[in-house]
Amino acid sequence: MLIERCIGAYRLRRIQRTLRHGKVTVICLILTVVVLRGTIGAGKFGTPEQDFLNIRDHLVRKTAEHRRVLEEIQPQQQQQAKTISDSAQSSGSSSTSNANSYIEFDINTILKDEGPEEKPDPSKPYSLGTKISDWDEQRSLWLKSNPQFPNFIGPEKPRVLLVTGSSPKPCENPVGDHYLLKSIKNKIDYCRLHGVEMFYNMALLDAEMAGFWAKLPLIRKLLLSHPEVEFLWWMDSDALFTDMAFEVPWERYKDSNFVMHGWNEMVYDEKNWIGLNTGSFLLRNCQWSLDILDAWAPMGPKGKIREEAGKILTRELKGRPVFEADDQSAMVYLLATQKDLWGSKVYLENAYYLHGYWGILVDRYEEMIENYHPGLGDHRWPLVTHFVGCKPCGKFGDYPVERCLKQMDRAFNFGDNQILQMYGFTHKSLASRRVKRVRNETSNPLQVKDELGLLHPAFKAVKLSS
Ligand SMILES: [Mn+2]
Repeated sequence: MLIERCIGAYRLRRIQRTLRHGKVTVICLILTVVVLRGTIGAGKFGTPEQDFLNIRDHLVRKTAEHRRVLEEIQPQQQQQAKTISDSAQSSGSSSTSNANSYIEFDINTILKDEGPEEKPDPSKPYSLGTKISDWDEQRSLWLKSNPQFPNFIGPEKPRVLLVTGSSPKPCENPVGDHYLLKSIKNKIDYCRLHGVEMFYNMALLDAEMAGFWAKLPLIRKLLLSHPEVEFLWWMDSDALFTDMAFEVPWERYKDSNFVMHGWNEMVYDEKNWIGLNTGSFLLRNCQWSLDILDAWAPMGPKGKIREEAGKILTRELKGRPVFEADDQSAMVYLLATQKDLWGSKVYLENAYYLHGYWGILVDRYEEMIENYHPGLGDHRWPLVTHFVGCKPCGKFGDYPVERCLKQMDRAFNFGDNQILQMYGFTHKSLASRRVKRVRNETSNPLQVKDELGLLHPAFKAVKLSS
């Protein structure tokens, strides 16, 4: 309802704006004709046709004059630019538009998707790839013969690969790309501190699995290509780390293969479509995981399959709106209908925010700063703030853009303050890009106390073998 109302209001405003613009255009047109008739005296010749011809001639002459003026100015400017910067490798283009201007350039002139899209064979059932049934054997053999790439980098510390990514195309609005940059900067910081490797994907590996489903073929490919990785950590580009000090309690998952934020009762009893979240999850590299990816994928292929599956999911799951099949609903449905098959190896975590819904967190950051400290990971200082429903890279989100972008900035700065404090800085406020010093420079930089212990965290220390 809220969304429809928002769209309604937006449309209405657009229509009003268009009408306003239309009015202004008409007034300008009338004024132009009046002024032109005055200046070139078209009225003297009488007929409207003559008027038109005269006005046209005048305009063409004027345009030519303008161009000449521009052409005279441009070489001068280029001359100036050359004297300012010796390195200016002028392309020598003297065309009318400024070839060196990024502001004027239309990116679509170089974005070419060559050739027609490959059409899948509708008679063949969809598959993520060639069937593999002995991955555990293959992988353990590989690990044995490659001891220089252990799957555990500490006694209870698995080798983890964090995987995230975004569309191969630029965002609908350039500001979306700026938020993607903030999002990856935030993940680089967390991963560096916690000894987690990263993979950023921008390639659509399987055209049939576009959208929410693109992560499945990617995850499978990475598990099979990196046997040294014990856990793969998927994280959406709209999720930010807000606790840089929280280390995942890995030992808790020693008997589990799949860790998602969620609640057993909501998934298995209620079949609630938000009983778990697939925006941030951990998946162990093993045969079981390849099997659950295969069981998860069939609702993914775009087109008729995804649409029909969406109807089933909306009918079978609690609270689900009408829309095509998404990966999260499909996972709830899979677990709820095949609990015996998968349940024992799935850990639904809610003791900390492996995923934290932004709506209940972002307005409490100041209160958290007042009362708590990083390292808790839960409602007191959430590990992850996930901007579900904000789509800064897309055309339309489910919430007002202003609230989304403002709160994403706050979440970013909340996390970034924990990075900056190591170096003696902090954001002036959660709303501010600017920073201020929080301690004075010293001639004994190594004596400075690192309050959160993030400069040399224990969970990153290398154990010497001797
Ligand atoms: Mn998301």
